[in-house]
Amino acid sequence: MESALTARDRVGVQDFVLLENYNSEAAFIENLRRRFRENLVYTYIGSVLVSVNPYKELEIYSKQQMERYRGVSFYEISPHIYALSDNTYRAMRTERKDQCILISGESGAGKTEASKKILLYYAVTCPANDHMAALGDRLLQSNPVLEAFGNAKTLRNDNSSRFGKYMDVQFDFRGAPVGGHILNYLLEKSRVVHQNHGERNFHIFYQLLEGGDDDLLHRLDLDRNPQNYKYLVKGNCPRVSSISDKNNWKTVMKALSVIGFSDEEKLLNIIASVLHLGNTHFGEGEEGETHITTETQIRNLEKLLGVDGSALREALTHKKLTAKGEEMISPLNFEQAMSARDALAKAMYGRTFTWLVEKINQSLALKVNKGSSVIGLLDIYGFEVLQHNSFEQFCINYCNEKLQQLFIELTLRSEQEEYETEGIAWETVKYFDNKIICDLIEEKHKGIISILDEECLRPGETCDISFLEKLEGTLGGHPHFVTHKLANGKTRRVMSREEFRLLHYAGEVNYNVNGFMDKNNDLLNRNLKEVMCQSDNQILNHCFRREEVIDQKRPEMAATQFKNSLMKLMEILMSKEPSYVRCIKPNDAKQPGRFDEVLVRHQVKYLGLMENLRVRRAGFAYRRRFEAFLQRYKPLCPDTWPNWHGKLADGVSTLVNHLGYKAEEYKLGRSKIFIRFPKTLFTTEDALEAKKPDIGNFLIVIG
Ligand code: AOV
Ligand code: MG
Repeated sequence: MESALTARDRVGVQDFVLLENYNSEAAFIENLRRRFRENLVYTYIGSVLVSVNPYKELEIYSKQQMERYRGVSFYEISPHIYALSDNTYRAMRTERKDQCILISGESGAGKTEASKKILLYYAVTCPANDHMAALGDRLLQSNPVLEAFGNAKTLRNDNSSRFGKYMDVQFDFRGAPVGGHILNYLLEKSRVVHQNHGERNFHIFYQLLEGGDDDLLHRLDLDRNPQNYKYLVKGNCPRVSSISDKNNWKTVMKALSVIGFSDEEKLLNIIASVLHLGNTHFGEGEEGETHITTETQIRNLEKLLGVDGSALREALTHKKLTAKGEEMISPLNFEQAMSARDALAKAMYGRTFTWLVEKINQSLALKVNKGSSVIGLLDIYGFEVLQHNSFEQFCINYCNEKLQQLFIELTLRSEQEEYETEGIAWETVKYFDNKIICDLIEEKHKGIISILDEECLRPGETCDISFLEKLEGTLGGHPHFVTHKLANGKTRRVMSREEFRLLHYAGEVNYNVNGFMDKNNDLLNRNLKEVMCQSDNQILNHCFRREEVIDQKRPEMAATQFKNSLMKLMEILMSKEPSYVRCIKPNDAKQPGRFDEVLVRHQVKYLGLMENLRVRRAGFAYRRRFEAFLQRYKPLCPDTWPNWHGKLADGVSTLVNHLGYKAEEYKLGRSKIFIRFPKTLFTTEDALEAKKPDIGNFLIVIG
């Protein structure tokens, strides 16, 4: 049967705008499925690239493939992440405008892999700068390092990004990469001290234990078994079949040296210290006072961090307070001591991560360079819904909400602008604007983040539940906010009393408020900071500044810091010309060849792909610059073949008249032809196909 099918039947259309039944979600998904079956994981919606994670290595990423895509226009060759990379690069070069590539999709959909492929494409295909021959390498090598420290195995993804990343790649006037800069967003620090079942801590811990040589482990007082470390056993998942910690360790160490790193020893001392800190235990005395029961750990920390053991012991079990100008020391109870210890581990790890990003940035060093432009790559953590969702998921999903908003604004705006600049009338398309959810989270005074901050700062008895009550008081009745309380005073059975539910653009998520206040406060006792300031380890010295101990002013709360950093990010992105990669996850089992229709349909829906397509089709399904259109179809008309010598618009006019286009089928803008129905283009394509033997081997536009 298969053989009776034409190529188009088998592989569908390579641009959704060519779908005849463009209003049908079923047709959309069928097209994705057909292509997925043939390992064609990329499809366009106009200039947006839709990508379905194949969960297997495809042979489409070779250097030869890269060459095929260089300088070739979108529609002349099958869809590919390289085509998008190349188009973005050329747009930057010809229009001299900064670009950005925004990659979105839920956890495990393929964002990070896409961003790495884009970077590799530039490193391989762009001209090298004589003085900066190694820059491409350094750009590429930043990935394994940041992934080792910022990615982890989760239930959704064996290599899940637990931080958001925006990377600028700077090109000089000749188009050679000359510099780079990374902005990192909110690392999921809580993972350092706790992992859900089936998940792991950050990769670096396992890499060190598995890959570090005997001498190193001996020096760090570590043994190889991850199960011996409290911070690594929570998920009960020390090994992952898809991951070789040993090989990755080698890759990371090599990458560090390419980047020009000379502080490995200090860095590894900190990583080992986090593990020793996790194994530091406390006992409770008769009076309820707490003491440390694991002296070896303290001695290890003393040695590895170059801190004073007795000061550390004291700081882990006591809190220094300043009341009415006087300093007081108050003992911590067992619970408090445990959480002070965890807070220290999180702070050490989180700050070291930020330091690492700074070091990489120094190595990539953006240049003050006339005539240079940048391409920004955004790869954030994807939307996630877990069994138990906490503050971290709240932040991650908020971030995705913001990115979706940007997509909505910019795709609609740029579409509208295009019609305007080309002088073409336009009809609007209805779509779900998720601004209402962004506002619910971030609005001043009445958004969730404001209410959380307020509750954290309010003196007196506050707790996670009082925060939830505040939310209910202010936001009850909001169409995207739900708690167990029903409007009629009854309770919603299916929800716990500790939860609130947000109806996100991508689905409903119940957040458990436990820990929200603590995580937002993100406090570290002052005496612990003091101990860190006095460390001999220069990384820690850099991360814990004296000023911070002296300065009594409270830093911004975690969620507000995150919100502000996202606002800045949005500004950066808005100032550039965006391209989009929309990643889709075909199944939850991380398996190749499985296309779970329900799952895919859900993503197609919330990513707004149908609306995206409708907007694209609302006026005209297809548009192409005059020269590209002429170039492709000129063989179909004797007046334009082999070359048209007059004005481009006249050439296009002559060509379409000859082809018999009716007035309602197309419009000529200022620089582009707009074609209303895909059928028109199909017919023209078929005519070209029929003519093919005469005109040599033309590239096929459809499938
Ligand atoms: P994510 O970045 O979108 O998730 P990744 O890019 O890490 O997802 O992809 C998850 C896994 O899918 C990878 O580790 C690969 O095994 C596989 N994969 C993805 N794209 C491809 C591809 N083009 N070819 C082959 N395999 C692929 V998260 O960071 O969890 O939001 O937060
Ligand atoms: Mg990722």
